[in-house]
Amino acid sequence: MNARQEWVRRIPNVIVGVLAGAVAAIVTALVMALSRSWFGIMPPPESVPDRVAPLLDIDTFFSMFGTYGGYNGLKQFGIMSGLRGLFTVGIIVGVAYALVIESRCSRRSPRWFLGASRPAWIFIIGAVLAVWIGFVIFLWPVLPANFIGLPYSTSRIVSIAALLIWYVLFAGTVMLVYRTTTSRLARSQAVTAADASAVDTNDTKNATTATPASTAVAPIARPLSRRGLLNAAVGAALVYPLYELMKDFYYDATFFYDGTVYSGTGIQPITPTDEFYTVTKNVVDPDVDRDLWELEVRGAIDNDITMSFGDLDAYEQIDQESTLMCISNRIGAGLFSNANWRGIRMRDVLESAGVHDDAYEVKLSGADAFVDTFGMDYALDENTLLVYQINGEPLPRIHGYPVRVIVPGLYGEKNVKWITRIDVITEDVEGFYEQQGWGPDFVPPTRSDIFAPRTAGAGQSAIFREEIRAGSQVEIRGRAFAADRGIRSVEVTTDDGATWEPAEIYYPGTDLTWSLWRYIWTPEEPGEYRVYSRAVDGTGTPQPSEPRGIIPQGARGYNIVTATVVEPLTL
Ligand SMILES: Nc1nc2c(c(=O)[nH]1)N[C@H]1C(S)=C(S)[C@@H](COP(=O)(O)O)O[C@H]1N2
Ligand SMILES: [Mo]
Repeated sequence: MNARQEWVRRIPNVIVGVLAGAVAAIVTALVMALSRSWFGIMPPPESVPDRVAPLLDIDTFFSMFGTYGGYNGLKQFGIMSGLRGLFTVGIIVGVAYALVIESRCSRRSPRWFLGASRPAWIFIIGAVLAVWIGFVIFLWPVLPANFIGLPYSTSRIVSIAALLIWYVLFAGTVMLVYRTTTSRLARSQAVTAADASAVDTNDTKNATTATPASTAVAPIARPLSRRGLLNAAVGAALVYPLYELMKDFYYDATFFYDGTVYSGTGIQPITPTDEFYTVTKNVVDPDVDRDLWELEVRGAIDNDITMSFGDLDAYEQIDQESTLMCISNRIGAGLFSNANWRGIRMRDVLESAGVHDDAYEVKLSGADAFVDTFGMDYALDENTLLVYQINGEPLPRIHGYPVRVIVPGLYGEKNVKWITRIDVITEDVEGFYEQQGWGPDFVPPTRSDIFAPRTAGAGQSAIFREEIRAGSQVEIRGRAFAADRGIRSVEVTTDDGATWEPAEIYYPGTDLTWSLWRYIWTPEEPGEYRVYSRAVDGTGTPQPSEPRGIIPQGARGYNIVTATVVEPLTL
């Protein structure tokens, strides 16, 4: 046979390779989905995008929001790319396997288990090891993820073992499907047929000299045989449970609540728990089993600590009201809430562990392998807590059940949810968002905004949605926030900064919370007015007036609301 015929003869084998790769990808995806669902193990279609996300710079990250429809669209794109990747790689490996097992040297070597030659076994074992080791190295930082809350160090081992099991399962399925779809019984007839047809070609030399031994071992691939169709049917049938599991994940996904804001005219001093703003990097948030959960404290300390949920009782219980705000909260927007938290001081835990003098910062990890860091000054601050209650109830799942960090002086991302590990470290490590280029300063500047009467828009170009009648009394209300510095006073201007009047602070809160304020305005004349506020923090520093966007250190500037005042009603 000449080279072209040789290739043509292999087409059925390649088709069976595609079939084997596709069926193996379905089987693997199904087992991955079950592992995720039952054991909380993060499979590659989820972990690869999660690993890549912090490597993107902020501008790319935000332009992808634009392309894919926000953070949630980007998350869906990530998962779908992961699944496409699994199927693409699956089919490539299936075809490569078919080509290797059908190669000349493979046909000459003896067959081992599953009808595969030595080269085929070397290929498949090599591929599994290469992919496994490659993924372990690449995914290393996210391997401690475990969405049912297995302890941090156990989780990494579980993830590594799961990767191996998934890839072995994949390879085994490729071999099995290939083996059962290529017929060995028909081999001798096939060889006769092949030899007979070869005589018709110019390649008579090959046809006459070919020994049965060198061609006879070529199995005949039969994609359309009963077994081929059976394999295809099994693969197709498994799509249904896979689809059902994916549907469950979809309805459990963060798409429905990620980015929830607390805003509008009904803002209360304490945010009701179910209205608390939410931000998460995850597609499906952890659902931690409190009985499995442990907090590991490791690193530059005298005594390692591993505590269960019950061990939290051993420390002084602290009730603290404090406000949490995301770094991407635009001026006048609602990624911003205030609550009563109950927990223990991080300082008390660290002191019982005995922190070394060379400790530089704490690296905090969540069950979702989210990582963030802050300096020892914050870690040892009396206001930095490990909390397990919000507003008198256990933390809801989406806010970090069973235990999260609350660090009032810093932006929301530092408040790690579902915390499972504290490493006291001696050099600087960047957190999930910091790697994208956020920061390096994570201290919120003092800000104030207006939420009533009803507004539209944010920042420096907001408007009151309703017309105001000249001569009527308008109650303007807003919030003011200065991280852990407190609010001393708020002033309001209704004439674009020409004059400022003091606002009444009707909810002062504490140094760690927002303050709510009001100002009664009676516009005398119709026209357009620019209304805004300025706060002074507890140290006496006024809020910065120079506007700044959220990237990379959070927004600042006035929340300028344009009011349209119309003629009074005359009867
Ligand atoms: N483990 C973990 N912690 C996390 C996050 C996360 O994705 N995973 N997101 C952070 C961000 S960006 C913010 S703004 C806050 C939001 O907390 P909340 O959803 O309880 O309001 O959690 C932070 N902690
Ligand atoms: Mo955030």
